[in-house]
Amino acid sequence: LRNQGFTLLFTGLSGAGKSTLARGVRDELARHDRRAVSLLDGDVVRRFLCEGLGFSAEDRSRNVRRIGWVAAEVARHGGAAICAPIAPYAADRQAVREMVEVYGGFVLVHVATPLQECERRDRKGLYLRARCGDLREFTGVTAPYESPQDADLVLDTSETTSGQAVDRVLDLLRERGWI
Ligand code: GGZ
Repeated sequence: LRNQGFTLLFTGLSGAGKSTLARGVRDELARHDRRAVSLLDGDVVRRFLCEGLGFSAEDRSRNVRRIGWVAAEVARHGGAAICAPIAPYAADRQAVREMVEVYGGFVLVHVATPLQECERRDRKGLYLRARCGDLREFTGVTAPYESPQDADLVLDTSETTSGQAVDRVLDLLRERGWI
């Protein structure tokens, strides 16, 4: 069990803290674990794996399922894949779970920082642009986010520090016997 591959899928709104948590978990795993760790974060994925895809429902679905396929390959070879797309649709998250579970463990982490807080932070000014109509189909504003009913862990970065949130992810991985 300890050497089996696994995938962590962080899902949540833009600005919820997915990338920060994903990087934090990656750094912790790199410290404690000898397994290969792949970080599949939004910007890198969209630059390379999913270049040309936009934010329509179809393109988001393709984006998330491609990430899932790569994650399943990583898990198949005994590695840990850490993915951090918004992944707004339950069907796509379920598809990823099924692809990965053929080969290894799967954990869905809902980074459930409320929209109001994400919008208050608005680190990249995207919410403002979405409200102005300058950015279309923006998740949480003009495009849907289907809140997971099947999350293995729910974290709200307006209530915990990122260090505490990272610890909770690692605790879960230990509970499962994967690290
Ligand atoms: C949502 C958008 C959009 C729209 C650009 N809707 O906070 P960010 O900037 O860095 O993360 C967001 C990222 C979302 O890409 P994902 O691949 O994670 O999305 S999905 O899983 O739905 O395919 C945001 C930026 O891209 N961005 N336009 N319209 N986020």
